[in-house]
Amino acid sequence: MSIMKFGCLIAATLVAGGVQAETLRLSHNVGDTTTWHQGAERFGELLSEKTGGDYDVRVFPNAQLSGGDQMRQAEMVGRGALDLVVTSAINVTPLVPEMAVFSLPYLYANYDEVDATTQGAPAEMLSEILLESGIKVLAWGENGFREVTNSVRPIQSPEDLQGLNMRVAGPMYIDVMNALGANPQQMQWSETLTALQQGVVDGQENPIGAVIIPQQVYEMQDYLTAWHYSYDPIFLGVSAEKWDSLDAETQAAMQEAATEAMEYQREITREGTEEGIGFLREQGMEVYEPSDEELQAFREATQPAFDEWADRVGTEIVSAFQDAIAQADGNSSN
Ligand code: X2X
Repeated sequence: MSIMKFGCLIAATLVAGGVQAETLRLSHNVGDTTTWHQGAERFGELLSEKTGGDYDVRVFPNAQLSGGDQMRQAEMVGRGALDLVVTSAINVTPLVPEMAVFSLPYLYANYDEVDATTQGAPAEMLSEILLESGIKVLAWGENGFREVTNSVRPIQSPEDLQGLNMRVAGPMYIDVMNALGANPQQMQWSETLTALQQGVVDGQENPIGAVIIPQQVYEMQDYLTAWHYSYDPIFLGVSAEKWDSLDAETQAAMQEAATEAMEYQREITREGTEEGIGFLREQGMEVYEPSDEELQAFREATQPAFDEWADRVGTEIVSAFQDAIAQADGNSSN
């Protein structure tokens, strides 16, 4: 382009009302039909609105920006190679093992207990630790309670898992599945749907509203057991390097946009989950909802994995979570 033309272009931009928007790149590791994606898109809209168009966000699904590796996103944001990330706690455990606390088997029994930790002081302990790795957490959203699906048989007890080849997302779930007698295999989410389709694995576990329904896992799996064995939050994080480069006004706008977007994301995820079991049955899945006694059997079988990972997380953090949970239970029975 000639200098003349370039000069005209700049002038035109200025006349049109300001400097061009800066586009931030946001990576997440599930498909563009999910509530993660919807939350990320909402964040972009709100950020643009609140900064008067100075910033916008381009959302990249399926861990495209980390070569399909869902665990690498956090590390990339940490060193400033990505601006923003939406990912779930379990994906960060290779970088920050303490993040496993949220997903300890049967830590939570309900959403009140979840909210008492993810929306309160316990999650802030994790935000502080993530900041040491260069990741500034802006807000916590929801992947959800992870439910098990497979194409072989209904799962009503730990015995039913014996010998099943189960795809899992992260290291803690390997130990949990081993404790249950299954054959776990760690695999990227981006490769899992094909693996299920081709019968490379028999089953997997993921939340209903955030992943199983939007990613049509019901097309490949016949049985689901709503065993609520592990909760998984997501978070919206920004590279600390990027964050530190922003002025206070932009930081405030970004913080507000993130809080609102993740609130919206939690809401639509819970709605999708609530309506989800009926929908899955309509799609032909056999859904099993275990009794309290049956849940107790799963809880007991996974206790060794809980103890081992609670050790890795550390007593201080685990106790802070357990105390907040006990307090939430106290409040709700008053
Ligand atoms: O890979 C999974 O199972 C998913 C999408 O739930 C996570 O990112 C942990």
